[in-house]
Amino acid sequence: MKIFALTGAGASAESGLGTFRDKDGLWSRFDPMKLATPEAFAHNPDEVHAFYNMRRQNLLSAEPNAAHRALARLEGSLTERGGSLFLCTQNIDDLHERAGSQRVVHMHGELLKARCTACGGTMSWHEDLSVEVPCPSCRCSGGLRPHVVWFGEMPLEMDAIYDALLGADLFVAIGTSGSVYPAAGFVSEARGHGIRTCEINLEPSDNARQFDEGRYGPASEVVPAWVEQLLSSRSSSDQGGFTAPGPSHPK
Ligand code: BV8
Ligand code: ZN
Repeated sequence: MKIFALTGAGASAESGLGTFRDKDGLWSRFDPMKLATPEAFAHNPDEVHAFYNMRRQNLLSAEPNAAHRALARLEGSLTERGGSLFLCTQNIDDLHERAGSQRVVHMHGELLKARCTACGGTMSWHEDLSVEVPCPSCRCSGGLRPHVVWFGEMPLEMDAIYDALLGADLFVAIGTSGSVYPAAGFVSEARGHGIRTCEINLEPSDNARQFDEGRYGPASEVVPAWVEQLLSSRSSSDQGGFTAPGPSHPK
């Protein structure tokens, strides 16, 4: 079985990293247009750096939770049995990697990396950034920015993502409100290609009706239970060794 999993902020919420659009989410306290656009960075780089410096510090003291660990386990088990997990995250944290996932596609970039707008180099970065910090490669000052995808910029690895999505047997969206494109369109792309779809979220998202199945509750509980069910539902007729659990939609 080939599974495409899309994770969002809800997957990392129980690790203490805030979500964006919930009542107390980041975008209720900060204006994304003033902090997460290339125009904001051009006009006020100090403010943008301060926002991402704060989030980088939070991330460095956060730990993966049971949802991250279950997805790492799922990747290992599927691979052993001839299937695969394509893990695509909108999250810029590294908690999937720290939980043991081997391949993670960060479509919105990575907070623990910096990119130089002068030479194009991308580098691992755990310290605070500022306009004074020179690029370690080209020595240019003022060119380093967080390696994240801002509104109006093209998300990363889109060709690989669509190839994996359209080749999957199951699409699962975990802890995402489905409000940011192109990720928000994955469920309809998958359905249009006859791929089964499942939403895992604290509560039904605004897009819940687009999914064949929904499982609701904290990701740290629902994801491990879903993975256990998937791994125990071996089918003799399925070459990959699994059948996706049947529909369950409380709405
Ligand atoms: C692009 C950067 C062209 C880093 C982020 C009008 C209509 C349609 C589209 C547009 C439009 N105007 C503009 C657009 C395009 C725009 C867009 O979609 N805007 C929206 C707002 C309308 N998109 C873009 O600009 C993108 N680029 O489109 O390029 C293109 C063309 C063709 C093909 C490809 C590309 C670039 C978008 C990148 C934005 N970058 N951030 C950062 O600072 O983090 S966005 C931000 O939202 C986050 O980074 C995150 O990645 C993303 C998604 O958010 P979620 O993860 O879903 O988080 P949210 O808070 O919303 O939801 C959390 C969910 O978790 C909730 O449902 C909650 O119930 C649940 N939850 C909470 N706790 C738990 C839980 N679930 C389980 N367990 C829990 N414990
Ligand atoms: Zn440089």
